[in-house]
Order: sequence, then structure tokens, then C-alpha cells
Amino acid sequence: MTRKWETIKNDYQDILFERTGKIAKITINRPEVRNAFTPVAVEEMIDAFARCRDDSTIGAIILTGQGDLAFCSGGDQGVRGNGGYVGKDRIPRLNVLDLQHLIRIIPKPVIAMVRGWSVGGGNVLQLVCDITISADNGKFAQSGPKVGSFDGGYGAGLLADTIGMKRAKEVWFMCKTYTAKEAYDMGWINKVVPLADVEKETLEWCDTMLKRSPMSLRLIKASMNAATDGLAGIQQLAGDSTLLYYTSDEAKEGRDAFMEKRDPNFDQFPKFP
Ligand code: S0N
Repeated sequence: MTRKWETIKNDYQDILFERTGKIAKITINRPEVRNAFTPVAVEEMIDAFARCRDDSTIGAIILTGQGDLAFCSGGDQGVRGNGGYVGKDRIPRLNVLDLQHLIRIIPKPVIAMVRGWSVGGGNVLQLVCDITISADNGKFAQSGPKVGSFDGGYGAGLLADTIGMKRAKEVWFMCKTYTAKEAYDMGWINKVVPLADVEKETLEWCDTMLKRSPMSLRLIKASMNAATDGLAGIQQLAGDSTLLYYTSDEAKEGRDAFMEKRDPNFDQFPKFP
């Protein structure tokens, strides 16, 4: 089946934002620098992800890079200043950390679709996505100690949770490049397919997840992330509990009693074991 992609918002500078049915696709569109991100690109991705979060007709989100050569080569070293990456406002930022957090808490599956290089902060972006489907030309690496940077947050801790502490230290200390097959064998990514099939395969995974209960997916994502994300993870999970509680007659009784200036009658509700 041929899918038709429709543009959702067409005035971004550094990203493309499209959808086909209930699946959104956010594409870093800087292939001339292997899809390195600037503060503007990150700001635009945060905006697009936030729109996906609010749009109840979107059930799965693909993050990818333009072209066959790279998913993302990390922070654009050409705009790296003192203290962060510098945009038009001259303020140095590491706003990719905000994007990583948003991908972790957005209550819908986020799927990284990798073609070519996934390096540095770009590789951390695929790591924080829930699922990664790679083309067979995928190449995975952390380069921080080669280029004078490091990501000690998700880039270190979540990597260790994902592939094991010894392998995570190897990845960072050695700065070697791993093929898609090697990354798959390490449990770093979910599936490797021929380059020509990567979008088809990614869409098929999205289709399957779209058939599942969205609340169940939301809660399992928040539950699986809670331990790693500490109180921020528990906040997300607790927020989901509040969402569900608000839909109950018991919570509505509290609200209604306050509005009607009477005592609430919570005694009518069961005390489950
Ligand atoms: C990606 C690589 C391996 C591709 O090699 P290939 O195919 O041989 O192409 P090249 O000729 O090298 O590249 C083509 C053009 O693209 C430019 N370019 C590539 N990557 C970048 C980049 N990251 N920034 C700016 N330009 C880039 C090349 O310069 C070339 O341009 P021209 O044609 O004009 O010569 C290879 O390119 C490569 O190794 N790239 C660098 C990859 C890298 O080291 N990235 C890591 C950068 N650091 C981070 O991502 C840190 C992330 C971060 O934001 C962060 C987050 C949390 C905490 C801290 C930080 C932090 O900043 O430290």
C-alpha cells in the first residue's frame, strides 16, 4: 500500500513535519551536515513533538533524518560556542536535553528510523526513542571524548541500562563505530532491515502499535521509564494515575461537592483490596 504523506506545518527552518493517517513523522532536514542539530532544529522538534502530544488523532511518532546518509550527527559543531550551541539570539544552549526529556514523557510510542550515521547527541536521540528500526547501512557511535563533549545523562545511564554497563563504557571510552547488525546484537536497537525497506518496516511497526490500547501503551511506557527517570518518571506515572482518577465518579464527587458547597460522600465508593 502506498502511503501519502501530508505536511502538518510547513514553516520550520530545519525540520519537516508530516503525517500519514495517525502516524506523524519528524525529519531533521540538514543532510548537508549529516543532519547535525542546531538550537533552532531542536526548538522546532520540541514544537512538533508538543503538537503530536496534544493531537489526539496522532498515535505514533517517527523521528528520522533526511536522506540515506545520516539519522543525526549530533550537535552542529559549527555553532558550538562556550557553554552550548548558539542560535540567532546568541544564547548558548543545550536544549537537546529538553527534547530528550520530552521524548521520554510523551505518552505515545516514539520510533527512531535510522539510515546511515547515528552519532553523538544524534545517537542519544535514537536511544531515548522507545523503539529503533535501522536500515542495514546504520552506523552507531558516541564521539564525545573525540570532539570534547559527553552526555552523562541519558547518553550514559540509559545506554548502560540498555546494553549493559561494560558495553556502555566501551562505547564511550573507545568511540568505535558499530554496524546496525552489531547494535542489534547488543540490544541497542530493535530491528535491522534493508535500506529500501526501512520506512515500510517502521510504518508496519507503527500500524501494529496503533491497534493496541493507547492508555495501556501510555502506562507501560511511563512504568518502564519511571525507575530510570527517578522522580520525574514517577511524576509522569503519577500524572497518568491522576488522569485516570479524574475520570472516576469518586474524583467527580470531590469536585461536585466542593462546587455545591456540601460535604463529599466518599463512603459510597468501594475500598478495593
Ligand atoms: C557523521 C560523520 C561520521 C559522517 O562522515 P562522512 O560521511 O565522511 O561525512 P563528512 O564529510 O564528515 O561530513 C559531511 C559534512 O557534514 C559536516 N558535519 C558532519 N557532522 C557534523 C556535526 N556534528 N556538526 C557540524 N558539521 C558536521 C562535515 O563537517 C561535512 O561538512 P563539509 O562538507 O563542509 O566538510 C562525520 O561527519 C562526523 O564524525 N561528524 C561529527 C560527529 C560528532 O562527533 N558528533 C558529536 C557532536 N557532539 C554532540 O552531539 C554532543 C551533543 C550535545 O548536544 C550534548 C548533549 C548533552 C550533554 C552535552 C552535550 C554536548 O554538547 O557536549
